[in-house]
Amino acid sequence: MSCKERLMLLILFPLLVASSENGFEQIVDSRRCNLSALYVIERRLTDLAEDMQRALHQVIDSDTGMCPPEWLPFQSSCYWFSPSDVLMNWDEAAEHCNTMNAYLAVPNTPAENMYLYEQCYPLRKYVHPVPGLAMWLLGCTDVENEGTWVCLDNTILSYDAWKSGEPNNYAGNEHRLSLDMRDGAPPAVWNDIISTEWNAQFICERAQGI
Ligand SMILES: [Ca+2]
Ligand SMILES: [Ca+2]
Repeated sequence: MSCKERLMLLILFPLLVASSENGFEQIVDSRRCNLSALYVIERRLTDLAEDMQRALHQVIDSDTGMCPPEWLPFQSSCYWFSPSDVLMNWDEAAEHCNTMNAYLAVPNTPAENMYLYEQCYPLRKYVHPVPGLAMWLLGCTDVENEGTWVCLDNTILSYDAWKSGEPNNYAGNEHRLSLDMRDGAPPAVWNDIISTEWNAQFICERAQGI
């Protein structure tokens, strides 16, 4: 539905309702209707009101860039942060985001990276059995070409937020990105991890207005 069509709906909606209500009153006043006619009119008004309400919500969502319930907006994206009891490994988390028409979040800029960190830090859950270890999974991998971090939104990481000593590709098997929140880590730093090593929290991202 085009913007023009949506505006027309918003303008016409009160007129249609008023028109229908006027007709309803005339019918009652004239005492020429029967109960079945009243029932039909009531049904039509109810259906019309529901259709207009759905159209209004679509206009609000698309024009203001609002996100679905339980998703948070930042710049042009919406984000979903997994609750502390929803922990998955990297591959599972990426698939889970797909089921929500989203992808495992990609920190395209330092500003976005810091935003994600600020949301995640208060919600972090320690990953047992390593004391003080907490992390959130992000949607980039260098599994195809060691050192080149390709992301699930088809971009390549173009800045550096690695924690000191990372990425270390430990045991030659760490090819997935995470926000490292272990005790004492600086804010918003990354670590490379094994895809199936940890069940951890994760962030899903999708564009606004879809
Ligand atoms: Ca992003
Ligand atoms: Ca590492």
